Amino acid sequence: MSETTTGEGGIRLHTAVLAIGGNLGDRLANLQSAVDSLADTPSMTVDWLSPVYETAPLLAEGAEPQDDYLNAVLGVTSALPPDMLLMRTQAIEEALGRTREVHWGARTIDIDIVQFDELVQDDPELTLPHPRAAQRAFVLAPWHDARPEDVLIGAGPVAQLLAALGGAAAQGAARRDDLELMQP
Ligand code: A4P
Ligand code: MG
Repeated sequence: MSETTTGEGGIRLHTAVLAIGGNLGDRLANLQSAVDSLADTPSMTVDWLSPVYETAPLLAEGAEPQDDYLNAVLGVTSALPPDMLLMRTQAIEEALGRTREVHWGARTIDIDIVQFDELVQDDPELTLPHPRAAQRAFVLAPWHDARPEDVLIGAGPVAQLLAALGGAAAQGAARRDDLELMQP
């Protein structure tokens, strides 16, 4: 899954699993724009794309109610080191109109780096793997559909983690087979 490979000319390539989600505006169009922008990134390819899930918002304590999210997960390969990948995902969030007034607030698009190669690091700027992925059906369910054998580094097989949550429905996540992201 997350192995470092060597591309043409000996450039070091990295694989990452990204989670995308949003609950403002045209939610599917925003997810697709994020996928397209990732694919437009020099040296980056989108290797796989999960189905789209509609998910009940996971809210911070005391937060205002929010609309449901659309969430999906994808795999990318690129030559970007982790900090450059984060810069790129944040630039894409900004270009798609993401603002950050409220922590865990409603957003047009959020792009989280779920894992990067086999890297484990505790930096608050970029914690890897993503510290909350193992508890989130909106990450695990689409990921499992696309890559049933994958393992979340340091936590275990995605299938087991999802089962431990009681499955997607237990957290209000439902696959939307009528909505589909296109491989750019
Ligand atoms: N950061 C650290 N590690 C990472 C990482 N692995 N990937 C830092 C991406 N960013 C990482 O993120 C805050 C800071 O986290 C960044 O400056 C980055 O350096 P943010 O995207 O600015 O803010 P946020 O998304 O509001 O905060 P956070 O903590 O990332 O929130 P989460 O955990 O992403 O949760 N409910 C549903 N149904 N679906 C969702 O997608 N998303 C959230 C956001 C809440 N509820 C949701 C959903
Ligand atoms: Mg985030």
